[in-house]
Amino acid sequence: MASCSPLLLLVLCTLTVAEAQLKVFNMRASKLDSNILGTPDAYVEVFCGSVSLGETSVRRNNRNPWWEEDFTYFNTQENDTMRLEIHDQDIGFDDLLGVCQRQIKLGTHEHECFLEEGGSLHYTYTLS
Ligand SMILES: [Ca+2]
Repeated sequence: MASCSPLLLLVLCTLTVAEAQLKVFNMRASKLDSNILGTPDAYVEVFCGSVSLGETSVRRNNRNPWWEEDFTYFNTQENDTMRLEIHDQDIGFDDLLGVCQRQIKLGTHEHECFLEEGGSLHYTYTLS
């Protein structure tokens, strides 16, 4: 019977922790704040939990940028925390324009998040 237990454990784990797939897409920002350093050169870094899923390209000198990239993560589950960090690329170090964070739910959801440094970020995600 001992040889059966790993399989049993696998079945139990599969039943109790239903893994899901997260896809983040359709990211666009509006009315980003200009400062003394000029119009933002914005990009977004996407996280699920503590894992970085990557970052978008930089949209130079654009207060209303959009990004065509999407990000997919296969090893997640409902109620995990997704975080989008929007940065302004600068010489030296990049400024953080704002953070959007939420617990993910099954289905497709569209959100607008207001950024600390002004403006907002729209995004859509699907958890399936
Ligand atoms: Ca800049």
